[in-house]
Amino acid sequence: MGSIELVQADITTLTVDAIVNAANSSLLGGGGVDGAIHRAAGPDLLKECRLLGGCEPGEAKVTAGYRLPARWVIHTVGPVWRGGRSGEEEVLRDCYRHSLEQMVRLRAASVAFPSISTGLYGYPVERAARVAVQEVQRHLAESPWPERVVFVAFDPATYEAYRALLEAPAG
Ligand code: AR6
Repeated sequence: MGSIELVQADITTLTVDAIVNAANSSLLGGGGVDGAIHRAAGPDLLKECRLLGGCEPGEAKVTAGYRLPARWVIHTVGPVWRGGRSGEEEVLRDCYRHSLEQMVRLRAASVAFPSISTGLYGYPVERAARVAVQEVQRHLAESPWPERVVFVAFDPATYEAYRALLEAPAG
């Protein structure tokens, strides 16, 4: 079964097969991790994104990584947090599930995820981390791809939320 790691880092610096972008439905760039990925990848990323016709929340679309160390970028759109009763959890699950399905399609070994929706989109980080870890563990139990999943925390509070879950006894 594939491995799960946790790091505190800038996702644009990681040498993995694919990094996941927490984008918006336009796929035309923005702030946060999306802005950082576009800056690091260079303008050809935006050119390819323009051809994709946007992306619905919960879906995931693939581009090349251009100047990034990563070969691919998987763009997914998380839910905007509206209090938790508007289907946010299901959409967030779909982001992880569809991104991991893209890894299977690409036959790619390693992927790094940011903490989707917990910045500008306001999803509480402990709740989002639980969804992320559950979906990744479920996928890895069923699929040989990817072999390695890296959760990337940008700040100590996010790191701690994931660490608490990943170090908890199974079950
Ligand atoms: N590497 C890793 N994680 C990062 C980086 C980085 N370089 N920069 C920020 N984060 P956010 P969202 C963390 O706001 O909540 C954009 O404008 C950040 O600290 O990037 O899904 C899009 O275009 C937080 O923990 O994404 C959308 O409009 C996490 O990444 C909107 O923001 C997610 O924060 C999406 O909002």
